[in-house]
Amino acid sequence: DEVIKLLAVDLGASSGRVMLGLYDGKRIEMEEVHRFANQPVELHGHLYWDVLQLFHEMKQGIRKAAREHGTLTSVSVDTWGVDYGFIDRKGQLLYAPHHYRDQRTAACAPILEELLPPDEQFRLTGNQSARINTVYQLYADLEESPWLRETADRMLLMPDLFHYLLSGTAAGEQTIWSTSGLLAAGSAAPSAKVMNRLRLPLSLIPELVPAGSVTGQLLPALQEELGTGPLQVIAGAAHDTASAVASIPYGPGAETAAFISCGTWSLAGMETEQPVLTDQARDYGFTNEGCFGGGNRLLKNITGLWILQETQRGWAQAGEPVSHQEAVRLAAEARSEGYAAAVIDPDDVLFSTPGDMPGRIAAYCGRTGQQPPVSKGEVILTILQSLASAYAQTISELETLTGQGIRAIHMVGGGIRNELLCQLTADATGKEIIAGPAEASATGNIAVQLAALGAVKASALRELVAQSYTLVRYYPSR
Ligand code: LFR
Repeated sequence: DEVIKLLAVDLGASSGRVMLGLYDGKRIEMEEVHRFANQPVELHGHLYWDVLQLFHEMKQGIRKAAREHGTLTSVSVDTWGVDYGFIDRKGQLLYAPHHYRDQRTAACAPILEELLPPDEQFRLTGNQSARINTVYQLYADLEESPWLRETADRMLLMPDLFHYLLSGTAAGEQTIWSTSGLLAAGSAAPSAKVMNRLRLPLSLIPELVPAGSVTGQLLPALQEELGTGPLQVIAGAAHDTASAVASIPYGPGAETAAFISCGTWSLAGMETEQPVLTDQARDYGFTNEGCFGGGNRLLKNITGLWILQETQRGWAQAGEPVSHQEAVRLAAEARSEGYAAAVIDPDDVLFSTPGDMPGRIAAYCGRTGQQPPVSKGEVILTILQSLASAYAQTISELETLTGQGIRAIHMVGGGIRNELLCQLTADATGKEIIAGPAEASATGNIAVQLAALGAVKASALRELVAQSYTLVRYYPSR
């Protein structure tokens, strides 16, 4: 059988990668072709995507893949949610897209919320109201730069924008748009109420296509520049979390399985047929987003390994670096010595910005009447144990919301390389954990492309992922 070669461009919180996916008719194999930094650029107090540099790096990766691996079939980009750029009538990019950590939404958020209260945002769109959401960013842009109403022809969310730069075709992919706070809950169309109430021009929104649509071909000039043949450009599950969830190798009993996608953020949830729009879901902090193939992701954003990453960064800066393996070993040691870890709320604002995490953990413990962790192992265990507790809480909320007992939890994403976190999650939830794949977003990206190309049936993707990776199971130890 001929091997199909596809490229996934996965843009994450600190780095981006061009990954080669090889499909031989039975399994997917992934190989990293090119890795590059993805750091927001601060300019005059605002934060922007380094969009041209990223496009340059994408090209480097595509060129390298074509040189080393020959004929490529397709390429697709996935990124985090909510961010976008504007293009004008000639299709030119209008200034650098903002990064969601930019603070420009703060000033007009209260006005927006008067026009469209958070409760109503949730009821109308299924999205948890958050100031990073596209709706807040767009409202702020149009308030601050009203001329955009004349000059901007369309807005493209970041994967849409990169697909546009690659192919010249502008389309909006539905899973990434389902993070925007602009679409009607569970639908692939803008919410007329949201658009009208906030006076947002409908004409800015491009044609929306389902995840897994071939939207164009690499522009001839790029084919020549990069030495590829004709290469299909695919709007895959362009939201990184939608891609990660598309890669979950559910076995029998999928209806009773939850997922946790573990990275800098942790996204814990379940797939449901319809959005869950109850007050309880809103109050627990859940959001509803779209899946590849239809259906709904009911999930909660939990601060993930960010706190540990930031802790490690601090130690490295102080000249006492602790590697990943070392971190797991130290925490396991503290655990076997019987250290009863303190519990922090990872979503407390204290932990949301860069800085001295061990110091903030101590402050949090002081505030909540707990003994602060002392040794490095105790600090790490406290973080991991607290994440596991937050997961357990979310899983039990999911059971309440869906009225469904959860049998097993699929953990995917880079965080599963931390075996202790997986075991602690099994213990805290009392559920079986099925861990894998670690390369969830890139694998889901490739899998959805295979479906778009007609090489694999959409209904067979989960099985394909299960065949491609060794899954590791963890059971509650008590
Ligand atoms: C994860 C993620 C989450 C989204 C957050 C911000 O990378 O995409 O799903 O809520 O980033 O966009």
